Amino acid sequence: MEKARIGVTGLAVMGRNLARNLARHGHPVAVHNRTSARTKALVEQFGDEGTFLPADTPEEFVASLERPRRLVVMVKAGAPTDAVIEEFAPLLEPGDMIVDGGNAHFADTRRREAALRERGLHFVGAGISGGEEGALHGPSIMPGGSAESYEALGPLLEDISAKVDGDPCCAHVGPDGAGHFVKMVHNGIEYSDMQLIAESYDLLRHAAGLAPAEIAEVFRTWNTGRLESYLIEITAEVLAHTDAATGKPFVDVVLDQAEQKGTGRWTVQTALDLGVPVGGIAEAVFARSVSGHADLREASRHLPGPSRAKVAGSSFADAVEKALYASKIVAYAQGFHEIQAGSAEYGWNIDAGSMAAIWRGGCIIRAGFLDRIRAAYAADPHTPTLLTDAHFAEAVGDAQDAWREVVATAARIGVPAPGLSTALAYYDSLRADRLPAALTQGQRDYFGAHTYRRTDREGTYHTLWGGDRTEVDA
Ligand code: NBP
Repeated sequence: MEKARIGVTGLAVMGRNLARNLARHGHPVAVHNRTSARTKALVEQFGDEGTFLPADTPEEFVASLERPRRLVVMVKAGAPTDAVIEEFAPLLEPGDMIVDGGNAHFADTRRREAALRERGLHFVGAGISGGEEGALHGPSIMPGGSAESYEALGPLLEDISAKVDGDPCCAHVGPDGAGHFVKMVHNGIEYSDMQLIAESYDLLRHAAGLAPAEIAEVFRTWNTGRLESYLIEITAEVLAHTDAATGKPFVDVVLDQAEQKGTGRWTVQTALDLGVPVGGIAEAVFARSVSGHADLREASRHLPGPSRAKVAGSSFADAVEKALYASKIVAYAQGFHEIQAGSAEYGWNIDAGSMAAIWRGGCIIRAGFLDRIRAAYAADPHTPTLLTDAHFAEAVGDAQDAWREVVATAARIGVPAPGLSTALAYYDSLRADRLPAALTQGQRDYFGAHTYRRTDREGTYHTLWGGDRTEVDA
């Protein structure tokens, strides 16, 4: 009997499309789902796309896989993933591998990898980006796990991943939870990028007085320049769309309450634990949260604001482009800082440039810009921040006057721009010769004897604030 090179269990949108992608690339693929109607439907609808080996039971599924077995789990993240692992692990043999392609938290992946390693099995937490279209036509894939498992799995995953300039958008990220960690930060950056684009739209609308269709044209133009990206492209499409029922711009009939599934929040929670400042991602998560607080917003609608004086049209659009580009550089600088901090904390040895390379295609944040990031890490793999890379430093330097003007305009006319503003504050914080953290240290020492260090000599000190205010060694 013909054996499958790889198997997929969990055949909802993602699993089904991933299985089809594998089959279309000539890999015989075993398919299984808890509810077998999905398995039947897949083979009935798409059976002619390649070789599918449908299985009704876990035993049948495992028996149809060649060794070492490669078993991809595409079920709802959380308890279902654990349930599926518990169902399949006893049927597997040492050297076999379970690949979790769902959106798992990297801490869960670390736990599962350690538990399965004890049982002689490989566990590969693979971040997969690009949604259902990506899964079918070529996603960006971020597999973690052992180097040994990547040897057996990598060629298959690279084969079905998106390609840019002939290079696969898939690379081994690092041990245990590294793949899901990088996918998490990727999503955090996506939040930040989307928020910055949304604020740029809002400013073009309310500060420059442009209509959605006109703003769509602005975005189309931007998409031919350095901002060229999937997100800018689809922004133009959404803004140009007219609602069939009302004839109004589509963007005006959509309820302005953004939802979230959790990976942005995880990125910020993890950054807090690692002590990494990711204000751009945090503001993006909070902006969605603010939008969802309908009662709070309704109660606050009548709070006074400034008169909304409009500013000139076309030159303001150029300024917004600069502010968006500079803020985007900050978003990526913060995200990559988190990746490097996670890599150091968990000993993953992640190649940051390679992560930029595999995000160039297949995923939501794909953009020409990522080539620049790859080049920055090629020039200096240990650069402490992308902002100091020569290309980005020059770009931000050129953009900064316009960036400041846009943030000031937003504040002056009362249009919220938390993403653009926090990005600028981050940039100025890094640039600052002295930060007011010195005063914060003084306050902490005053009320809590938390001590401080001095600029002019080594040691730790405390001032006797309640006494004669002499300084003592702490
Ligand atoms: P869902 O996240 O909607 O999960 C549905 C699948 O999980 C079905 O196959 C269902 O089987 C199975 N399942 C559940 Br629920 N509980 C199970 C259990 N206890 N045992 C066995 N199977 C169980 O599917 P999806 O949207 O295709 O996403 C799959 C994974 O990919 C998720 O982790 C998701 O976060 C991730 N992801 C999704 C996207 C996207 O764009 N949708 C993008 C990137 C990553 P049933 O048919 O028997 O109910």
